[in-house]
Amino acid sequence: MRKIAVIGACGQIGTELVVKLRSMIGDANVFAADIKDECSEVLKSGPYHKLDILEKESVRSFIINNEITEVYLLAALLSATAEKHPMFAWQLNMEGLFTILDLGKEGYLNKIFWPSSIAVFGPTTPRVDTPQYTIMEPTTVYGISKQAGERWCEYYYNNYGVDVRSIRYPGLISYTSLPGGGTTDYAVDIFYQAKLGKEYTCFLSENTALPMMYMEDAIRATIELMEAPKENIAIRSSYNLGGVSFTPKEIAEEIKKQVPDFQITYAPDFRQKIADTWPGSINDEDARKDWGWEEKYNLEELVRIMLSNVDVNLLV
Ligand code: NAD
Ligand code: AKB
Repeated sequence: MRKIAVIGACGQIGTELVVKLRSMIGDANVFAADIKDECSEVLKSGPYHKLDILEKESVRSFIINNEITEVYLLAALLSATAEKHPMFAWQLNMEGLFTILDLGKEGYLNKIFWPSSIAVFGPTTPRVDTPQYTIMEPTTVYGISKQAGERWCEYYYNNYGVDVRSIRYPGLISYTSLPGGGTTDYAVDIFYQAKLGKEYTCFLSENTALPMMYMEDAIRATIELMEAPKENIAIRSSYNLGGVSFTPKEIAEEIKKQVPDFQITYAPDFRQKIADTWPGSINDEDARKDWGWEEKYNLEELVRIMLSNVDVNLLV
């Protein structure tokens, strides 16, 4: 009997991942868990558990007592917020991972998903078509925590046989919930301002290219990776995943095709320094080869879907 827990379920990814997993194995079998007192309406179709991933014993009881067999661990501080609280970010991003990996090591969990990020790369990494295996010298606390996490995932697989799988997500773009404090958030914020008929002030400069992905592609990738036969998963650190690469200027031009009056200005802040250390595009041939990855959404489609669906009421 499969029972899945998504920890950090109320965030940008969790909100959509829980819904997808429930459609696959039944509402009652997918537990949403988050530090928030209450989940959003969309997660009320199944069990919700208020949980702090840093409270190790509560997490262990929750997993063991509910006979959870798989965990998707999404609770983390993202890049921009993490730079404001570096030591707390390190604690949150690492301790939760160890709690879950240890439950895998002790035999309670059959499978674990833990997301990494393009933030594992750094200023010395080749920026164009960044390979799976390359120089990785992240300069943000978020990137350092993701790189360390990747190494620990691989270690638990190699030494204890823990079936942990991971993707280095690019910036994710969605409309169901707001993003949670990342450097790529501009590519979501921009749609709300376009929809409100307002000028958008972008916190990155106009020619900053970053890899991005529409959420539906990211959720499908996650499920495809997790459902793939164990023997196909050759990489136990984390898989590169490319998506679509664009600059603020390019996405603004695409938006203008549908909202001709849309205006953008640029006022780079501390997040520019983070973005400058990240790849502009990603080579994901290993994901294609190992578990058949193929993206569906390009920039034009992504912009069309976002403009039709963003709900400005989410901003209040
Ligand atoms: P998010 O910030 O939107 O959501 C994180 C959720 O974790 C929030 O609902 C928050 O309440 C919850 N949380 C925070 N502290 C917690 C705690 N102590 N215990 C339990 N829950 C807690 O983040 P997201 O965008 O959904 O990202 C999820 C994961 O994916 C993170 O590890 C992130 O680094 C990774 N990722 C995201 C992106 C992206 O663009 N969204 C890209 C790369 C990697
Ligand atoms: C962030 O900007 O922090 C995230 C990420 C790419 O990891 N969206």
